[in-house]
Amino acid sequence: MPVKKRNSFLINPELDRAQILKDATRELALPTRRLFLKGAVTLGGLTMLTGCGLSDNQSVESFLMRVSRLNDRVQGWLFDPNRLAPTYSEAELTRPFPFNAFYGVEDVPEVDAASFVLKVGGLVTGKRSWTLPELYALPHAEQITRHICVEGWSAIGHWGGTPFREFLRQVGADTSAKYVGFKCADDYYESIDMPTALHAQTLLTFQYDGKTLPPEYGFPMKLRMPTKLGYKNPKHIMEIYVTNTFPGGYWSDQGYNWFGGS
Ligand SMILES: Nc1nc2c(c(=O)[nH]1)N[C@H]1C(S)=C(S)[C@@H](COP(=O)(O)O)O[C@H]1N2
Ligand SMILES: [Mo]
Repeated sequence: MPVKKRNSFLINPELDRAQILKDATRELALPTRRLFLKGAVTLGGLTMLTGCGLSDNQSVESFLMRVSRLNDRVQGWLFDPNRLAPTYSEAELTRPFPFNAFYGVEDVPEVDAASFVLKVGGLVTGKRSWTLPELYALPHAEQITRHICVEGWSAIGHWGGTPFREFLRQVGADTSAKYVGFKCADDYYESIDMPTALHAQTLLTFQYDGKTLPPEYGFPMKLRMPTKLGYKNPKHIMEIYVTNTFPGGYWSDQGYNWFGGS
């Protein structure tokens, strides 16, 4: 029998409280997990914060989603726009750099360079379509940083492109908006918070290791953010838009944490 308390939440005995808490802590990235360990956040406290009852599997799932979104906000508050991710030397590059996608390398999308046009939409006042030569003419920056994938590997890579904040300036983006969204040539999509979009190390990259970005690493462009986990870094970008409406992402819509800081 579910135990019902007024002004409290329902617990179905079939749902193991300890397991739910374990799942919730797994959902949370480090800063909040530390709060957990200090006992500052409890299951009851979380259900209050998320305004969610735990009466069946569906509400547990929506509870975990809300905990994750709550955690996005905590990570957003903790994000220091001036803190730089570590950089590395040429000698430390991981060779070969791993390929990863939600499909195998044989299914990598082939984007035609000559006809490619990047669409820019949403809250921008400027130019709304960009050819590759126009993008390549933007100010150039390089970085050697570590890419961390939640599947349990990390690798140091060398990317070249344009600082994303410079690109946002060029398109007349409303940088007081909350999100920048990305649509990709595969079924992938992603979105990031504006402070991360404006971070000095967030690069719209067209090159890998000094050469045009090869198809497997995201031709024609990959957004590279050493402050974010691998899945937040969209490859094969076809469209970029600025919005105040939460766009979600391919993995975060399946339960991964949206902020995805690293
Ligand atoms: N378009 C697109 N971008 C994507 C993905 C994808 O499947 N499609 N996978 C993400 C994940 S989970 C990782 S780890 C990195 C892998 O990038 P790499 O192939 O350059 O190592 O791309 C990210 N960006
Ligand atoms: Mo990943």
